[in-house]
Amino acid sequence: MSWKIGIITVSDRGTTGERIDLSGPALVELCNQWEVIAYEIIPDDQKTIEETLVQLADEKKCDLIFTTGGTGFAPRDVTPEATKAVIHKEVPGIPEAMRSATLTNTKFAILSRAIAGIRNQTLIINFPGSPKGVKECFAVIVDVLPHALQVLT
Ligand code: MTE
Ligand code: CU1
Repeated sequence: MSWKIGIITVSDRGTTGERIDLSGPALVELCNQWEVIAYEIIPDDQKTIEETLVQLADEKKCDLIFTTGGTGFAPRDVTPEATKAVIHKEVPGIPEAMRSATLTNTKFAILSRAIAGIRNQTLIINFPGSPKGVKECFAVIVDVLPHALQVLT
């Protein structure tokens, strides 16, 4: 089954080039068995995040959208709020599992406010903003993705 995947790195410093984005490419690599049709780096701006999510879901028809970054406590961290604004149904079990399962690796896992949800036929999942966090959290959810997407469409 080849799903269409959209990957969004949310990072002010990634956008300006001040910081090299490693989390987005880590996600691209983890998704190499599917069709990654978009990889974008955008600033921590709620409107921009919402518009990018809607574009990838509604126009590009992504089956899955993964975001990385902007889930923490910094004043500019608004990825969960932007995600919440565009989803129709929330999926609490996914971030619950990511936090509880990776807690054994790092206690800081509980500092991610990541959420997941469904917009029409698109599943959107937030990941924290480090390559380590992305890899750890991805490993927790990858096995349920086929069934999740099968039911969704
Ligand atoms: N979750 C896992 N599994 N591994 C990690 O290294 N980093 C945490 C947390 N979640 C981390 C993690 C840290 S240190 C922070 S501050 C929050 O995610 C928020 O990160 P973000 O603002 O880059 O999204
Ligand atoms: Cu942190």
